[in-house]
Amino acid sequence: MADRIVAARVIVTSPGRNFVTLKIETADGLSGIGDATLNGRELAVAAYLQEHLVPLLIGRDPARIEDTWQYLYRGAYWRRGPVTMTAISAVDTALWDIKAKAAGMPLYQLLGGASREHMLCYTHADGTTIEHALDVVDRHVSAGYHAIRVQAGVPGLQRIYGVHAPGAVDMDALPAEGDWDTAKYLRFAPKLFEAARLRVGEDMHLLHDTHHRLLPNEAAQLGKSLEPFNLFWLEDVTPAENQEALRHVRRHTTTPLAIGEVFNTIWDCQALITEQLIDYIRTAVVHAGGITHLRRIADLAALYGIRTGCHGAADLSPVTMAAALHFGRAIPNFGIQEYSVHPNEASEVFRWDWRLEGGYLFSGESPGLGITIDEAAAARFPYRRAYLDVNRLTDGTLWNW
Ligand code: CS2
Ligand code: MG
Repeated sequence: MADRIVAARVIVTSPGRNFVTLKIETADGLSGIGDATLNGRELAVAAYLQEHLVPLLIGRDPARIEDTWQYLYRGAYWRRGPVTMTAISAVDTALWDIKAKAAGMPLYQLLGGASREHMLCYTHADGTTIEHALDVVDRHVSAGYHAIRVQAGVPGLQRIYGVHAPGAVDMDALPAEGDWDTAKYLRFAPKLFEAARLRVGEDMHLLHDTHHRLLPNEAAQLGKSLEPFNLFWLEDVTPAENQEALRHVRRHTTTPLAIGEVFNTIWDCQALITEQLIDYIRTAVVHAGGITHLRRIADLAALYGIRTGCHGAADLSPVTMAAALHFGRAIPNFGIQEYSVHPNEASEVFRWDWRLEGGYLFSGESPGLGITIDEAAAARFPYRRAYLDVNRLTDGTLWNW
């Protein structure tokens, strides 16, 4: 007889920062987990799962992953959106975890087996000044990284763009406000990368995140001005809600473009992919419908020579990283994985078998995702409201963060 889902629980915990996890249990005694963390809007997803999806899961056959995905996506009538898709992602990831455990295999084996043994990753070097950022770059080079994202404070502006204020997450506070001046930034960015390239030499991969702050023509100018420094990618140059805007950027620069950490379905990147307007797609397991939907996006991207570069900031839980590494290990068009160290307390709540070694990420070999959650430890770190920052132009206009 087919197995049945007998319980599904939403676990909200804050070991250094908020994480939402869905745990599904079956009559055969298997369990699986999925990440449901949507930074700054965590409880919306927790409620969506608890109130609307958990009742639909009880009694279902956990093996029917595709049917469950379609049931939760089409069956809601209201499709897409970050809250809905993050909730669906958590269910989907937990069901893949269960299926792989039932098969006695690490997830990457179920996805077709290894296309590679290790995965290139990049980490962040954020500095208040160019020198400060380059000191952090030096530390990452010594630690063995092969790819580094570099961000530095623009002279005359208070905050480092796209990076939280020092001290990381401002728990319990209202959103912090940054200031922004595009003209200053466009003059500054080439200076930052001239210095960075000089410091690291030719072989190190350098990346940069513009955090949705530019208009299309500004993005084209930036891409052009950074060409001499041979970036691995330039990320989120525009918000890309208007995918066609990227045609203009693409026409004017050969700097590789990466977009998509805030996207939640294939429809958000359909034109970007089919018109080959980007080089890397940044959608992540947790926000883009789980393994099932991310595979659809990656397969479409593969047709056009576009590779993955999944979002992997510290606000995506270690469960997402586990899933991303099995996924990245299996697919043919893996590009790079973002990697940001989680707060120390996270390892009291989650235990995982993936690892970083010599600047590469390795997925583990235990059955399933290779990650568990300790619910008693999770209860020791209660949820605290934490907002993402907001950003204003110097005249006070609210801008993209
Ligand atoms: C960033 C993130 O990792 C990235 O590329 O854009 O830090 C992003 O700001 C956060 O993950 C938002 O939740
Ligand atoms: Mg980003």
